[in-house]
Amino acid sequence: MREYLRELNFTQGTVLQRASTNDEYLALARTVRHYLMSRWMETTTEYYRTQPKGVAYLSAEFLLGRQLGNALLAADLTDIATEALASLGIDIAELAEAEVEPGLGNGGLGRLAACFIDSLATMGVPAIGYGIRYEYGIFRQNFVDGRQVEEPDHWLDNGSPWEFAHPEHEVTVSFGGSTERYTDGEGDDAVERTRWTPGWQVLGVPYNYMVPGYRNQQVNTLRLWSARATHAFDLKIFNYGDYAEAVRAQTFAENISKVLYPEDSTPQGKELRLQQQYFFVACSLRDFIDRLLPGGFDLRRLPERICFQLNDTHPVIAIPELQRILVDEEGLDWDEAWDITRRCFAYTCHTLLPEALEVWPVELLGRLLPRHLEIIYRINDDFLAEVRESRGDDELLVRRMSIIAEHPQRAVRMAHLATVAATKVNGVAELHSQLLRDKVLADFATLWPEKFTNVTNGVTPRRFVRLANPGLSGLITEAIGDGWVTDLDRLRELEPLADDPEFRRRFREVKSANKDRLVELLARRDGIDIDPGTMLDVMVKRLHEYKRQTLKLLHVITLYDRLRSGELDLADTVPRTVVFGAKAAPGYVMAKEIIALINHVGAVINADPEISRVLRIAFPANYDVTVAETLIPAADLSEQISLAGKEASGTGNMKFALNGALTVGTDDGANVEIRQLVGDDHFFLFGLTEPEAAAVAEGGYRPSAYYEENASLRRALDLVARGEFSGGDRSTFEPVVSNLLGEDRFMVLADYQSYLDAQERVEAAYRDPDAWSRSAVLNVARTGFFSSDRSMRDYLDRIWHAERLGGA
Ligand code: 26Q
Repeated sequence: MREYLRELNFTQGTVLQRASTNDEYLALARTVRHYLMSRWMETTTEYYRTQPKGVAYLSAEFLLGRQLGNALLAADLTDIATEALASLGIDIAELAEAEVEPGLGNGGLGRLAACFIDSLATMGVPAIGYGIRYEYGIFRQNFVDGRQVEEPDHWLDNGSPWEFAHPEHEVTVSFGGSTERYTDGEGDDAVERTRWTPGWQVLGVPYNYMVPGYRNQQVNTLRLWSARATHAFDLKIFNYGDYAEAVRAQTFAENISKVLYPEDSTPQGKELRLQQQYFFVACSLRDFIDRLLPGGFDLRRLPERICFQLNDTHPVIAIPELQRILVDEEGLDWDEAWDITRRCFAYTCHTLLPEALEVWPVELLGRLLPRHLEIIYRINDDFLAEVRESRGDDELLVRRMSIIAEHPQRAVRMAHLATVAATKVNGVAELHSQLLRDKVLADFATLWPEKFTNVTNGVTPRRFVRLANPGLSGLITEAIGDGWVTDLDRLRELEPLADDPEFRRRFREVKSANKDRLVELLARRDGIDIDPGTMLDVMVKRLHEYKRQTLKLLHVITLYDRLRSGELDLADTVPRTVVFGAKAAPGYVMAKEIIALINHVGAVINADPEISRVLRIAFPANYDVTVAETLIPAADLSEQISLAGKEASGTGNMKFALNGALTVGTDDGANVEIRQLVGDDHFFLFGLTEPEAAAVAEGGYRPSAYYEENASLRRALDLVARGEFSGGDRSTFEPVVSNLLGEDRFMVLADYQSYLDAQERVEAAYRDPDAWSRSAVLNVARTGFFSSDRSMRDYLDRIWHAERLGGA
């Protein structure tokens, strides 16, 4: 309390009576930060002292979510702070609302990185996260006439109390220019070397963020890089007297960390994006080598000290960068350097969609990073020689496996580069890893079977259960103690309680209170009115055709149609609120049309005085981590309905199950493992399996056949086509309808009937609250496996072999 007032008066420069909510928030944030500071320094010093093997998690995205609640929780200061502020007449919950979440990620991949660094800190693993401090995070989504409109997310407007800038530790990063051969030394000692003369440079300034472990005295670091113009660069121009040009050069450099690219599955091959990737990777390697290793460290021993984990291909340019450092700067010979480089990297793949695999045109890469392109060519030559040696002169195979694609243009396949170099390649769920081995990277898996492994994703129980769901957390802790927060397998101890009517009643009470919280949030934030007495059916994730938001929508339209025609009895229908949350990549036209369609269908259904008593759509704009934290604990039903074989893992699915929602889902990604764990009786499975879907595609899929044969599907699509949801205009949603009827790449129509059947089972099950809540409790009890702590143990055992200090 004294600390808090001091911060308010002396740092924030205000007094209690006149402090704004933002002042109050900043003062409390700084108080917690101060409290964690000495632990942070101790953790760092301990790493320097003991020099253990550690992990550097390289990720272009860290979708952190709000920091205050998590920091208070980790430091065990929540109660003290709440009471102290209450005695000053301040509501801590209100104050926490002032924090703008750092949205430095698109979705699953970025949030996964945030969960992983939380787990690493909690488990006392020497680890550092490296990424980019985007000035603008993921765009803010608004709806205008139901259509998505993007606004910039200037999350730093009010300053961030969680970051520590270290301009004195700036790193110089080079781009462009040319390379030349030269002879180093004389006579017998003479060696041929390559010199890279860059065309331009920028500076990277590190910003450190605390990553507090849960009540274990450990505080790890997340280091995000911000781009600045070099001093030399602007000075030189300045001396020519061109002030405006100097400033322009500065903005040019600073563009590199300006904005997060909002595509999450169809990368656009933009030059600035490649600049971002090399920028943060070059800064991070330099930082690790120069600042985290002791002076004079022999880089031949680098693999003993670090594993660089590559979060998808975005940081893969780190591979030629390390090889360049070892060969050009340290003077190691190529083969020795390559052996070291390979042992320092491991690669995680997050996709199965061919269009999501990153490729960089050789022309672009060579212009921006000429030396790296040469290195990539040499890596490829050596690799293809190895392929020919072991598999004979199979030129088709060689062309398939090459790091360089020849068509439609010469380009570097980053996933191939990563796979060739890495010690380990992992997928993010069992099915996904299997499909990587069997399909996407099959040739590589044949060559190096032992390279391929699986680590099923996980989510942090601290943020997504303990913080987001205090009611459920209290109930669990009362029943089995609080050990589950860092040992989520202990949720198993709840299993017998699923048969205890009193426990189930209290579980339902918690769910209902969570729904009340959500109702309050949606009313306040979006002016959306929903009934907490209804089944809450939730589909939240990025908008993508493979995730099949349209399948959910066709179900809703069918319900609407049947209710309207009297085929379904209003009085005998389980009332539902269908909640959507989804951002579309700004350039993804079809995704944006689907958003508009959802909103238009919602407008019609919600305006119907009769039907809206039992069916409503709520689509709050700008779904983010903060919304997720209130929405997920309130959900009854979790929608995980991607076409089998397309969703690598999913992590929202895990968050819902852990918060006691039942899943309706396909046999895809981690759904497979969720269903195995909770049991078929507590999971609503539907749809084609991956082999079935592959067979249908193989045989020539004809979506219109399903339309012709299924009357209710026909009626639903006809409603859209005839303009029922667009004021009679048939052209508005014609592209969505004709895409489904003509191509339907993700087989929405093929799975429609099966999905409807599953939803009937859902409805039947929901009519029996006792049986439903029994299943819900079993979902909680049986999904402890999906803690990101377990994921980290798997990475440690299968990939990193790093040490653990202290920790939980
Ligand atoms: C790449 C290059 C240029 C511009 C953008 C990108 C880019 C950015 C983000 C490409 C992909 C992403 C994000 C992918 C992602 O979030 N994948 C999801 O990862 C989750 C965590 O493993 C999985 O659970 C999901 O199944 C997967 O879709």
